[in-house]
Amino acid sequence: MDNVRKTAFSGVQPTGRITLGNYLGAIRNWRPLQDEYNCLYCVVDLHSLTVTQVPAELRKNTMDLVALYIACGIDPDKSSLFIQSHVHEHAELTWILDTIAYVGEMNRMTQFKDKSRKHADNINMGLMNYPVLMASDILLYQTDLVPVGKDQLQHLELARNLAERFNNRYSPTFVVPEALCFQNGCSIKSLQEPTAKMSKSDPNENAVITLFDDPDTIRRKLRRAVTDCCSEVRFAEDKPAISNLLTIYSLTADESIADAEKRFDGCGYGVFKDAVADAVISVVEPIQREQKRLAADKSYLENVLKQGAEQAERTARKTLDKVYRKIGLIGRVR
Ligand code: AQP
Repeated sequence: MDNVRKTAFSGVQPTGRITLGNYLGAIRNWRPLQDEYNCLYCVVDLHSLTVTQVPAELRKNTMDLVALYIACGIDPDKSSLFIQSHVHEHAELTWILDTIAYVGEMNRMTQFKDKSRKHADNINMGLMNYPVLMASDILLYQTDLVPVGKDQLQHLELARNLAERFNNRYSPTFVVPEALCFQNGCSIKSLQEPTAKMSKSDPNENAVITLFDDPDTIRRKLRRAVTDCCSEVRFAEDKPAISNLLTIYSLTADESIADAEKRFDGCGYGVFKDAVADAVISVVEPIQREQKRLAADKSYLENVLKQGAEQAERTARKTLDKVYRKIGLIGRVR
């Protein structure tokens, strides 16, 4: 890695089909960072085990996501692209950080509370420990910047707290990372419940646009999206559904919300929804074509992953050796 450049790290879980929310809130913002930062982009498969997975689906979703990263502009010659479980230091550092994370602070995590409600039959230790694993992902690489969606800011704050706690208890070891939220931390909402986040794991298919949906499906889902009262296309707190559609339109058509409001003034929701569909399809279709081509080339993807894991491991090992030394573990003679 280039020692002069700062480091950026981010990842997405292969828990299902990647949503427009994952893309607009996170993945699409990764590409421009590659020329300025040492970038590490990871498919965080260990995180996905916190909810029950079907093994064959998890394998497919993981490789599909690797191909999708590249289709979205992640260049394996510029960035380290790898699978989390290929670098075992992530799990090892998690154990160490677990010993300085407090149960009280883990209990307060909003995502833990939400997911405990959604998966009441499977409130496992991993679900609670998820933010510590995320802190390890970030801190292992001495990350300066973490491009994330707004929903992950609380977890990033924990990573910062754990880094500072460790640094104060032992001596400066970890870089304390900063969040990088694009578009003022946009959060794309469910098409059926516009106060809730659009999530891969939402069982209501009509609530979510995935990057794998064909154009007809995208149009159908947008036509069925719930709307607010009156037929005015305006961004406002009391119009969460139309505000969400305006956000999606603005980001996919690359037009400001104010200009979009003017463009659709007096048009009614039908015309507006069709325009949102056109804009989304124009962004998603080329990515899909490229993703499909790449996913069929297994040996290329395997080479990318091998190279990415080797690059990531070098830094991860260095950090973990340092951590072990600081806390009093005997380093292994190599
Ligand atoms: N709706 C969203 N709007 C903006 N950003 C979003 N992100 C996720 N949903 C939205 C951002 O995507 C990145 C990766 O997320 P993740 O898959 O690691 O975990 P998540 O946030 O839990 O995503 P999902 O889709 O909600 O997954 P499930 O359903 O499995 O829990 C993060 O940077 C996140 O901010």
